[in-house]
Amino acid sequence: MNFELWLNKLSDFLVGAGIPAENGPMAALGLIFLSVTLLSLLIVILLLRRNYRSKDVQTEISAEPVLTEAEVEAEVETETETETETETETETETETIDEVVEEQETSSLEEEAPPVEKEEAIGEEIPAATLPAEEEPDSLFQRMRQGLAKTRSSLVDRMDSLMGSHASLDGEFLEELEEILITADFGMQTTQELVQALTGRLKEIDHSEPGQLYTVLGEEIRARLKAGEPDWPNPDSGPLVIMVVGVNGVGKTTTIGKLAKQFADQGKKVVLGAGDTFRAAAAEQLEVWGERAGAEVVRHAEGSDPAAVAFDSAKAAVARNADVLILDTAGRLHTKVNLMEELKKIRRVVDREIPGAPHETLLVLDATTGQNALIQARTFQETVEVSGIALTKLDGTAKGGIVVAISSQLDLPVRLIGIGEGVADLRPFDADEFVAALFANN
Ligand SMILES: Nc1nc2c(ncn2[C@@H]2O[C@H](COP(=O)(O)OP(=O)(O)OP(=O)(O)O)[C@@H](O)[C@H]2O)c(=O)[nH]1
Ligand SMILES: [Mg+2]
Repeated sequence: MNFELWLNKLSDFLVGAGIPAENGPMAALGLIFLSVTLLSLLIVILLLRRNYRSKDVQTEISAEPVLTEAEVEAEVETETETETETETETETETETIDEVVEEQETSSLEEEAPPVEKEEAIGEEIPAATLPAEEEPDSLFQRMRQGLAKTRSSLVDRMDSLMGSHASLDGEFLEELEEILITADFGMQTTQELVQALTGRLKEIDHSEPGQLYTVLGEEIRARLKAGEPDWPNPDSGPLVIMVVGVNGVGKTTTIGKLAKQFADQGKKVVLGAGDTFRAAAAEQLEVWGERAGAEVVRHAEGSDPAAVAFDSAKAAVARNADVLILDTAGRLHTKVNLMEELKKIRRVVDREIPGAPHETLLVLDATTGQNALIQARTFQETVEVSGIALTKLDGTAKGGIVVAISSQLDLPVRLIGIGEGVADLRPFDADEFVAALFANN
């Protein structure tokens, strides 16, 4: 009713304004319609304007990190350039080491965070000892299976589907199996040996029983892994001295930390020598581990002579009647003085203080670098007397076959494997356990 009243009033007004009387109500309706439309339009425009403004604010906020990232990238580039310049300036280092270090850097860049960030994260990122010292054997085995999960699934899944797609274990099957083994980084030589051995044993395998293939392959792999590795050397007197070497980023310091904690948990007195005086914060990284293991850390100022650190560490270990001295070393040097020469010098100094030391020269290799690990091993073997291998980061690769390649092609025992970041993830290498963890339940 109210609306009609208003409509009549509006119509009268319009008629008064000169609209013919018979068109008054229609004109009034039209005017109302027009006003409502205009009002709606106005509201829509206001809402749209508000929306645009808030988007502007958001863009301003997000502009900040974009800028920072650009700056960081620029910084990284500058650092890389500076490094390259320093590298070209130096001529003393042997070509082989340059190649090894460069290849290592490339693979680290592919698989890990860039080294620039790594240095800053030291100390905070070292994972806590995640496991109690004693663990049930069953759970240890499960942890091993977990650590090798990537390799296991790539190897076993592909072999399963290979069995599914071939009616018989013929030449074509073996060719494809060869490819699977090479992809898992068993290496050309070991792969060919394995395939040849399998060819000779095909009649033992019933195609409808995939488990039999795994049993035979497992036995052949096991035969190429060195038997139960000897215990740590047992010096007649004084501390056991372990010198840890390897190119940058492979996991030397972390391995030393875990090892120190494990020795300490066995009731052994441990001294650590911070022989990597090149990398900023390397000694701090070792100190964090030292604290965790209750081990004394001998360190000098950054940039000082690592042989002097080795000398003081040896003295301290003897004076404190320590059971174990573990020496960290640099993976590369900023002066590009021959790294191998430095390692030799450290060996000489330690041997003078503790005759026969280092009793163990442990070469740390990063499993994620694949076949490059073999090249590194050969290079170190030529110059320092490497006596054992610690193969780290097996958990981070589907190419765990590298263990077999290393064990069968190098005349060195694989003492330790790293299957994770926790203290208990550094494990004595057990060939039977390794094969079982790869193929059990299949
Ligand atoms: N996932 C995994 N990470 C590991 C393992 N071992 C070491 N790492 C990681 O590898 C990175 C490098 O380890 P470091 O101990 O600093 O290596 P480094 O050889 O001492 O390096 P430099 O001192 O630069 O020569 C760290 O982030 C470690 O946590 C392993 O078995 N598994
Ligand atoms: Mg280190």
